[in-house]
Amino acid sequence: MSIDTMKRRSFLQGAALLGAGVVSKAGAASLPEAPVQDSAATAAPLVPPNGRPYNPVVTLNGWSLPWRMKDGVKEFHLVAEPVVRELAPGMHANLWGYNGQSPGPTIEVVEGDRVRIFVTNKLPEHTSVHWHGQILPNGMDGVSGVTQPSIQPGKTFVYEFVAKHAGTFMYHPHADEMAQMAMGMMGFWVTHPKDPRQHAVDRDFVFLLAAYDIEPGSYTPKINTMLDFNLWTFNSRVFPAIDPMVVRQGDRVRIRAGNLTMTNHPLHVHGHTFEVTGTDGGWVRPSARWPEVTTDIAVGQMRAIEFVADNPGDWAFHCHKSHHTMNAMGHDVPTLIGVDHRGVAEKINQLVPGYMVMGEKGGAMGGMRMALPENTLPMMTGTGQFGEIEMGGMFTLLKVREGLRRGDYRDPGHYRHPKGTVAYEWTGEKPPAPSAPGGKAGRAEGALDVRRGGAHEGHEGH
Ligand SMILES: [Cu+2]
Repeated sequence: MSIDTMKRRSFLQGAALLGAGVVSKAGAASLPEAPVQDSAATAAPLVPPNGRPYNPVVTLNGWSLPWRMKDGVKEFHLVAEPVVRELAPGMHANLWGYNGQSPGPTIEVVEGDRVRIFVTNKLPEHTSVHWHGQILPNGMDGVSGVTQPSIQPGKTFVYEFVAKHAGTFMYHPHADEMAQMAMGMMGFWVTHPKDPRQHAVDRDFVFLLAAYDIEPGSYTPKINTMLDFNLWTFNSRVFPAIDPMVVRQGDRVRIRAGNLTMTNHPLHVHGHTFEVTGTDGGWVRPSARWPEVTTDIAVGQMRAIEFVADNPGDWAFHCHKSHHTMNAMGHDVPTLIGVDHRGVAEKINQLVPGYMVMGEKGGAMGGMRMALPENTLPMMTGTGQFGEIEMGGMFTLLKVREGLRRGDYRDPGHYRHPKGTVAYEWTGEKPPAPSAPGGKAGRAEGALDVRRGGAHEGHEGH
């Protein structure tokens, strides 16, 4: 071996050692990987690769966080950071979230698991993470100033506890909460039962309710808004950009929702009755359940509802506060039902080109087409097989279909109604006007004359 070759070999060895020193193996392994998600699509359920088995949930327009097993402990890594969330195609929001998305990834563990969560703060201010609903040692509760110092920017903290109780939980900051939650800092947490047969369902959907106030033309939520939000979301998505909940006819279905907005949301499902089977305090014993078609979820609450999807179709599932099923809108618009606008629009058009009169015959906006400011959405939108849906915000469809494969969540398209089962226009003889017993038929003297329809149809001509 020549001296040159020896020099060369020792140089290479030195380089290899230097490399190992720069990226120390111990250093790289000390923190679990922090997977990042940049898609707002609904990810396939995360089938547990190790640890105790469980039936994974489906996070609507979201995903679940992978973990690493280390000496029997499930290690997760959350990164608090600014993110860009697609609220709907054509509208993006500058939010704060975790691991690339808002809401952050769903964390799924099994009752009895020891869990270690690394939280790295890449926000411009301090934060903390509160594990909402978990029964854990006080110092792991994540309340800045009370149970721990805040996590300063650039720092990583560790939370460690045993997930004692199966149930439906969430996580969010307990530091500068008004700003951080208004910016989208939140995530779902599911602790599955030890026995996967306990409370087993065929489909298990999860989402968080969040509200944002993003002025048309802007990208960042106004964090001082208390009530007048203009975007009401399931997992920071608005209809029609919220994926449908696709289920097989006969499936037992669970839907879990958590409310991190500043008001209550009565969630309503069509075509089925359900029971509230779980709260953030745990599972409701069967003798304490009652049937409902709407359940109110108060601020800070979680609810799990369950039903057998025995009625095929495309069923609306939505918050029942009608303003919550609309997108970006003005709240200071006067009610104009019954007011004749003929002539007014032409005059205003000379001052404001493109001005449209709205609301004269009700609020319906189907068929209206007005240029929108940058980065906002029409108030009411979505198209179904029979026309405009005129919904936005907290609205989606429960699609019940025969014969789907287990685990198949693909949108099956519009429901094909059996012949004779769709409401239709009556063209036969009109029944006589009804009258109160003993009263006179016809209109009362001075009854309010609400103008509906007539020759002055449509808005395209204005
Ligand atoms: Cu609502």
